[in-house]
Amino acid sequence: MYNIELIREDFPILSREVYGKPLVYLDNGATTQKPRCVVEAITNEYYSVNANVHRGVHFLSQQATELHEASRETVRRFINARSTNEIIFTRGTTESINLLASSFAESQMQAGDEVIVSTMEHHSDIVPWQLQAAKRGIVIKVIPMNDKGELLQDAYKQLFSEKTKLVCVMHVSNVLGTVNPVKEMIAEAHAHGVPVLVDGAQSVPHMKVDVQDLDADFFAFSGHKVYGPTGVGVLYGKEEWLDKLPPYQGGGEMIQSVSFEKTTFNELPFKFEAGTPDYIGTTALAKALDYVTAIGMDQIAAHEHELTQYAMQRLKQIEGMRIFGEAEHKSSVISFLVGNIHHLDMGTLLDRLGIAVRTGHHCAQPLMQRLGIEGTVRASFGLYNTKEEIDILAAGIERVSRMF
Ligand code: C6P
Repeated sequence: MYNIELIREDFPILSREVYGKPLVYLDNGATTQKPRCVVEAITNEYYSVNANVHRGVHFLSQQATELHEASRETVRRFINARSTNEIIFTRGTTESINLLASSFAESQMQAGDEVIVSTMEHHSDIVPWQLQAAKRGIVIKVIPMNDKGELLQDAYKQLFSEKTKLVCVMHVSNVLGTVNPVKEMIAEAHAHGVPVLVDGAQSVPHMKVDVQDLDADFFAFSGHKVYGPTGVGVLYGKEEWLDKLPPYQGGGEMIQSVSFEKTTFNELPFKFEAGTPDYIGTTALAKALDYVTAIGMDQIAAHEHELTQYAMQRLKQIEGMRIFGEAEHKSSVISFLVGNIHHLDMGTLLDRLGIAVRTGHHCAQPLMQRLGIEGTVRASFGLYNTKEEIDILAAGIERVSRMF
């Protein structure tokens, strides 16, 4: 049984008001709210365990280290990686992709080599490659999409050449909600001997992810989008790949020995984790993953699917409604415009009604160019949203429309 009332009680912020109206939080694509157990994990560790990890012989340091490494095991289990050596803690998806872009391009790519990305990528999966392109002369190729917001698989297959070194594709679009067929896309890339990085920022919170089943070579996600804390994220990489890649940053923790003549690097995963990690954040992230696991990822997916179907049907009844993203496989994100009301006006007026949505280009300007628009209003649902909240959203949009 999916007990939405009980679930909502775990999130104190959901019962607050804004502008004297009950909060309707529909900006889960940007960040999710935190259950009590996650916030308590942070305060508890600061109050009773806090000490730097992997450094001290003293009791607290060892306890903090045990918590931090147990969190790595929780992440491993959550995405079904083979080994904790394959779980690198980062600050979030953005840092995970930058780490990979830097280490991969430095060691595996030369001028003229190609990386394939998609039209719908988030800036964090475009700009790091552009930085590498400027530095090393690598070439970026782009997978096109159809008007429903689905990547064109035949065109994708045509993009491969003997110069292709990596494919980078998002699992779920933060704008369109499209669930890309990454398993098939990975199989295609592997048939060409090319590894794949999957940006899982918008999939991990909404569906069961199994990196071995996908056969992803690299997989990135952020803690704060999956009910965990800000400032912590993950880069998964197959051990055979991570072994081949050079460190991203230098400093403490990532070394074995240092002299002015020669430095040797630590083993995986520490080779990629220079400096003091956010060990409080990793404990809280593990709590968040345990929390969603206890509810059940399949149950969460089913609940959000029902909400999305309901919202699509309800919003389509509104006069002048244009929805961007009608892929057959769609996650709980709905981007829209109504008539010629500017997205910012719609977002601002909905906010006055207590409804939090996101407006703008959603860090996907190339996608906006493909759609021929500047931005959208975006409602994105999480595990605690309800059909009543969608009714409030629809009524809010109708009210704003009448004002124009
Ligand atoms: N998208 C949104 O409102 P960070 O900021 O590192 O946690 O995540 C970046 C990121 C990468 N990939 C995808 C698919 C994303 O959706 C995001 C973050 C937020 O859509 C903020 S722009």
